[in-house]
Amino acid sequence: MIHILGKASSINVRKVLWTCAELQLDCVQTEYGSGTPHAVNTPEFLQLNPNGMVPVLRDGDVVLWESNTICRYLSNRYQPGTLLPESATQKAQVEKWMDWQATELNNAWRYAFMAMVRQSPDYRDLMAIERSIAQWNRMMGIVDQQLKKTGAWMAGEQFSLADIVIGLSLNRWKMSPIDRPHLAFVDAYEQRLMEREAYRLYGANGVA
Ligand SMILES: N[C@@H](CCC(=O)N[C@@H](CS)C(=O)NCC(=O)O)C(=O)O
Repeated sequence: MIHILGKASSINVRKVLWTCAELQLDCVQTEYGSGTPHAVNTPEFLQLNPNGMVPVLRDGDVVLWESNTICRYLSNRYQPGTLLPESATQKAQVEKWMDWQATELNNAWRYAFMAMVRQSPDYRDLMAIERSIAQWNRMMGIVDQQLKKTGAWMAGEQFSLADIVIGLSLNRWKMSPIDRPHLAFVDAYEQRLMEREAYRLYGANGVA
């Protein structure tokens, strides 16, 4: 049985839940992380993930952390070629957007999101908030241009893991109280995502 340790409110845990739903995998999820009954700074949890973060996946003897890696693992192991193409060239296109989301896009929104949504006292520098919003909007412009090119999904004509990680990022962008440019291709993409039950369950489910 696949066991996902991590709170369902976490954007990174929702990537894994959405992936399991797309692959129609049976999984059990337990709420772990701040604000839940299960702490992540215990010796037992740190054995599983020394970073003290969610999600963690347990699948038999396999223990994994890093949400994008978990999504790749589930796809490769249970339905190769479905959410992650088998051809090296097509796979690289999907992985490019996954890596970009985890590094460039996440770094762009972090300051503004922590300040304006989480209202963290550690993020109060107004200039840094403005810079973060500008970067965030610029990166969503890159997403818009990519969608204009494909006319469908992030990595081409087929829905893939790239759409799971970018779809969740898009939902966060739309739900955050910031000034946003109108991006027509992103809006059309959001409509396409809304047709998927798993996106409605784990993506656009009212949680930023
Ligand atoms: N790079 C990691 C980041 C994981 C991460 O930031 N997890 C957050 C929740 S979204 C966390 O565990 N925070 C500590 C907590 O909730 O206790 C991944 O993608 O899995």
